[in-house]
Amino acid sequence: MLIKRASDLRSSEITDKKVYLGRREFIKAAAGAAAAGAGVLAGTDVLSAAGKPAPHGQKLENVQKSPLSVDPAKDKLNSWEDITTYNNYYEFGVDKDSPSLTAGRLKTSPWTVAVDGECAKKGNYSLEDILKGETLEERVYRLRCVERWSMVIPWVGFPLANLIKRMEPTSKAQFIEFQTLNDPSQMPGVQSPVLNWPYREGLRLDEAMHPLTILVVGLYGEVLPKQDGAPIRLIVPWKYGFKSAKSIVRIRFLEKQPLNTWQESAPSEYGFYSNVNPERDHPRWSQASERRIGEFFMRRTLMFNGYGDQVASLYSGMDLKKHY
Ligand SMILES: Nc1nc2c(c(=O)[nH]1)N[C@H]1C(S)=C(S)[C@@H](COP(=O)(O)O)O[C@H]1N2
Ligand SMILES: [Mo]
Repeated sequence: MLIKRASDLRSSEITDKKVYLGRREFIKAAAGAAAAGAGVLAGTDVLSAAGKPAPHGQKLENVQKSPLSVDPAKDKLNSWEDITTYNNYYEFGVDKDSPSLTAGRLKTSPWTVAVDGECAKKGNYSLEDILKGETLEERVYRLRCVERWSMVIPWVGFPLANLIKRMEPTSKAQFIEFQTLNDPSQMPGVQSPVLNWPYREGLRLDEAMHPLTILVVGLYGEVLPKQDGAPIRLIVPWKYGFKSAKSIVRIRFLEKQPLNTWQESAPSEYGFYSNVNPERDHPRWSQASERRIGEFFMRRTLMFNGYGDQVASLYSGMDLKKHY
């Protein structure tokens, strides 16, 4: 969406915005827009977001805190409102606020995930089967979108590695692919061909087995809101946000590297790996900095989104400008 000048805002919009952002945030945002002069508010359109925060859902029981969380003293948590109104979920529309306005109609129960390809335990699993025996953990992770914004989010989930082990991949399995729901009756966005649906994302199996890679079913201790990918989504915190597929319905174990939806749509912009890399620019913009939603100043983007100590060894010897 285009960036608006503060002077272009209609007063009715200003009132809506004030209600939406709260007085303090509004004053900050308005001051930011004025300071930006030309109207460029650090590359994102805080002033035009008008989403509806998710209703509070069911509390999840027995959630443990994970030591793999980032330090909330250094990375302040984004609010429930930020996390549930500023979304990318193109099946529900391409604007940041559309998923919060249209995802309410998504039916998340019953939910089935098909598992197939190179594994011994192929089958259709209900969400309950998938969660059976898992301990849920709250993990505060950053999410860094390729569009240069980021958030710090208390996800609730469990390691993807646990599920992979239960599915017993064969010795041929080198990659894993996630497919997400493609249902025109529930998802207004899939009627337009912005992407080749269903949304598909893949990982190398060792990336998928890394302890930082999780399947997420909750947010702030509650059931995951629909706009954030209910009932089950992936989070791979050292990669750009589009790797973190929402509302997963199929998992495939593969011998060969799959073609991801974004890679298929624009191969020069989106590669298979999509590791957060401030040294490799997106062809249309620099990737060296980002704006944390709720902050005005840009911050420097960290290699691997700040998770380098834990994941850099997965890529030793690889040219990450080539394998972007
Ligand atoms: N199925 C599906 N998953 C998706 C997307 C999407 O459009 N469809 N968008 C991705 C992008 S680009 C980002 S940045 C994150 C955003 O997650 P959030 O809205 O929960 O912050 O979801 C990812 N997962
Ligand atoms: Mo994104």
